[in-house]
Amino acid sequence: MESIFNSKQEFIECYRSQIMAITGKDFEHASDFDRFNALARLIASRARTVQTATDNRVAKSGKKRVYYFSIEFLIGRLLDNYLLNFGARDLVCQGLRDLGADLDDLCDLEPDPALGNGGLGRLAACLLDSMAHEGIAGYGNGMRYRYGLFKQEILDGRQVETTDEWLASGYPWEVRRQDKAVTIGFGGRVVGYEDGGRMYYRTEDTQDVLAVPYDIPVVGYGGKTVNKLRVWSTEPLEEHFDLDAFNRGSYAEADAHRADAEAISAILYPNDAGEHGRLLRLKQEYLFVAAGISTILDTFRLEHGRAWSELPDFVAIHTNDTHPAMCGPELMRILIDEERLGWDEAWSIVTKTLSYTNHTILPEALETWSIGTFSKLLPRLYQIIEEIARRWQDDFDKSRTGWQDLLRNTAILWDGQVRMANLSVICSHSVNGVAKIHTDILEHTVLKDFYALMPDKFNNKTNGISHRRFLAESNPGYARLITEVIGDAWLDDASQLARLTEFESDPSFLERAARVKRENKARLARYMAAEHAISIDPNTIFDVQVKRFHSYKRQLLNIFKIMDIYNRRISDPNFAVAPTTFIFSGKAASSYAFAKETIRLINSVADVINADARVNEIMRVCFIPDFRVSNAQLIYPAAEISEQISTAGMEASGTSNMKLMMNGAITLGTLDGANIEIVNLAGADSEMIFGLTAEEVEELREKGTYFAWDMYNADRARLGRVIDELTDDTFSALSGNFESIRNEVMQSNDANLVMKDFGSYVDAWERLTATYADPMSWNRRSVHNTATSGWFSSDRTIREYRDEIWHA
Ligand code: HBZ
Repeated sequence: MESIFNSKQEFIECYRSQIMAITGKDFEHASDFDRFNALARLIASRARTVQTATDNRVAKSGKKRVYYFSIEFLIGRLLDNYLLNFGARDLVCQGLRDLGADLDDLCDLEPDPALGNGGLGRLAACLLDSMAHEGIAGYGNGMRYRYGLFKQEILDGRQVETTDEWLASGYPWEVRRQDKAVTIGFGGRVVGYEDGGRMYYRTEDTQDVLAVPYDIPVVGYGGKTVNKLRVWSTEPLEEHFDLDAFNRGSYAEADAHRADAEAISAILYPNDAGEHGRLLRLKQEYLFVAAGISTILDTFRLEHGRAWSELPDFVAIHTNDTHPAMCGPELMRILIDEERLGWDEAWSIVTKTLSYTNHTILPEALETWSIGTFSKLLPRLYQIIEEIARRWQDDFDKSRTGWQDLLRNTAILWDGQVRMANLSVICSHSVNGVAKIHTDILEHTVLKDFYALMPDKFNNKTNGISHRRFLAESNPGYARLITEVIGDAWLDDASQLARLTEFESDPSFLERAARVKRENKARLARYMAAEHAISIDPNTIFDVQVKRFHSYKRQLLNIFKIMDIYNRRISDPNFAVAPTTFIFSGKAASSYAFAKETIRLINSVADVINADARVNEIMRVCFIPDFRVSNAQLIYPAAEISEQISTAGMEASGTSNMKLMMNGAITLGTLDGANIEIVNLAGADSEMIFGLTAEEVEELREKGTYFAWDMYNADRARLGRVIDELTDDTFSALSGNFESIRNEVMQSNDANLVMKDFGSYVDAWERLTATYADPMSWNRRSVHNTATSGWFSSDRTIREYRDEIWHA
C-alpha cells in the first residue's frame, strides 16, 4: 500500500512544522494534547487531499452517490484507525519514537465522540468505513450534537449522568463548511398561488435557523477512497443580540434568539427505544433531513442539471431507521413546489431513490408523532404526508379479502398519529431487517401487512462490523499473530480469516493465541486499576456482557445467575466452579427506571461478592463505567465468554456478538438475532446455546399458560431464593433493596421470560465453564470463532446493500 508519507524523515518534518503552525511551539515545548492535535490535523489534511481526488473521480465517472441518513454516527476515535487505513501506522509510530513520543499515548488523548446511543449508531459508522473501503461514493448525513450521549458515573452503585463535552478542546477532524450552510424553516403557514394554470404552495412567516455542516473525512482502508461524513449544527440565521435587554442586565434574554436556534443541535436524545414525542427531537429529524436533501440536490443540479427523472440513477438515499423518514415527503416537497414536477413523476423518483432499514420489532419503539404537533411544526410537509396517505388509501386494492385490516395496519395517519415506520415503508423501494430472524419477524409480525402487499420490497441485510477497527486496531497482538501465519490480505478481505482453520489444531499457534488473550486481559485489568481503582484478575475467565441496558437484553438473567452461584457456594463450599470475573458495561436511558435499577443491583451484588472472602477465589463482579467505543475496544479483545442472552425474538441482530466472536470469545446465548448466524457459521460445538427459541416464546405467549409464580414454586431453593434476595437485604447495602425489580418481574408475569430461561442458562454456563479446564480445546474453539467470523465484516454487509438495494 502506498503511504501518505514517503519516509519517516518526511513525516517528522511535516509534523514538526504542523505543530509550529498550530501552537507556535516546537515539538519539545508542545504539550501532549498539542502533539495529538497537530498529528490528527496533519492526517486530516492529507485525508482531505485524497477526498478531493476521490470526489473528482466520482464526478468524472458519473458514479452513483449513496447518502446514508442516520441521526446517529458513533464513529469512535479516528487517529489510529486512519493511520492503519493509510498504511502509515508503523512509520508514524517510529517517527514519534525518534522524537521521544508514544503513538498509543497520543491516541488516548483523542475525544471519543458519543454521537449515538448504541448498536444503530455504531452500525452506521461501520458501514461508512466499509463504503470507503469498497470504493463506494458513500456519504454519511447526520447531526453534530454539541453534547453527545451522557457520561456515566457510578455513585453508590447508581448510574449518574453528566454532560459529554466532547468539543471542549476542539475537534481536529472536522471542517466547518459555512459556504454550504442551509436555511431551514419551521412553523409558518402554507400559502397557495397560481402560476400557469397550476397551484403551487410555499410556506410564509416561518421561523428560520441556519444549518451549518461540518465535514469529517472517512478514510477507506488502502487509502484510495476518502469519503465524508457531514454532520449539521444549528445557529441563528442572523444575530439578534438584544442590546436593550443586555443593558438592562438581562443577559440570557439578550441572547435568547441564539440559544433557541442552538438548542436544536445541543444534545443527543439518550433513548435507544421507547420514549419519543418531544418537539425538539422532531426538529432535529427535520433539520438533518432537509439540510441533507438540499445538499444532495445542489450536487445533482451541478452534475446533471435538472434531469430529475435521472435522480435514481445517480443518487441513492438510505434511511437508517425511521428518524430520517421525512426524506420522502421533503424530497416530494422540493420536486413539486420548487422544481414544479407533477405528483406522479415526483413520486416515482422518490420511491426509486429511497430505501429503509428497520432496527427494532419492539412496538413501543416504532416512532409516531401527534398530528397536531407535526402539522404545526411542518405544515407543508404535513400536507404532503396527508396526500401520500390519501393516495395510499385510494389506490388500495379493495377486492382483497380482509383489506380493511390491511389498510388500517398500513395507514400512515391513524388515531391522531403520524406513523413513521409506515411512512418509511411506503416511500421506499426496499425495506430490510438486520439479521435473518429479524427480517422473518418483520415479514410475519410487525410489518406483515406490508409484506402481504409487496413481498418483493423486503430483504435481509445481516449486520456487520468493521473488522479493521474491532480486530486489527483493537487487538494488535492477535492481528500480528494472524498476519504472521496467513499474511495481511485479511485486512482487505475478511473472508481470508477462514485460512486460520488450518491452525486450529496447531498447538503452538493455539498457545500463542492464548498468550495474546492473556495479555489483553491484563491490559483491561490495568485500565480498570488506573481509571476506576478496581482490581480484576487476568487468571480468571472473563465473562462479558456489554451493551445498552434493556429488559429484553436480560442483564437481569445474568446477575440472577451470579447470585445463584454465590448462594450455592456459600451453602456448599465444595460446590466447584471455574474462577470467573463477571464483567458488565453499558448505559441505561436516563428515564428508564428498571434499567437503572438493574445497574444498581449489579453493583450491589458486586459489592457483596467482591468483599466476601468465602467466594473470592472463584468469583468477582465488575461493572466498567461509561461504556463507549474507546473502552469497548479494550473489552472485546479480553473477553472469553460473550453473553448474548436476549429473550429469543427480541434482539434485532446485535453486533457486540460479532465483535466478541471475532476476538475469540465463545458465545453463550439464545437463538436470537445474529446469534443464529454465528452458530450456523461456527457450528454448535463452538458456542453454547440455551433457552427458548423464538417460536417457543411465541407459543408460550399465545397459549397463556405460563405463570411466573410456578417457576418460583418449582425451584424455591435456587430461583425462589434469588427472587427473595431482591427484597431481603442480602444485597441492599448500596442504597436499599430491589423491590421495584421484583415487582416488575412478578407483576408483568415475567414478561422477558427471565425465570423461564434461568435453569437452562445457569446449566449452560456451568457446562461451558467446565470445559475451560481443557485449555487446548477452549483455545481451539476460540480460534475457530475468529476463523469463521469473516462473514461478519461490514465489507460483506455493504456489498450486499450496494448490489441488492442501491445498485451503485
Ligand atoms: O440496532 C439496535 C438493535 O437493538 C440491535 O439488535 C442491532 O444490532 C443494532 C444495529 O442494527 N438498535 C439500536 O441501537 N437502536 C437505537 O440505538 C435507537 C436510537 C434512537 C432511537 C431508537 C433506537 O430513537
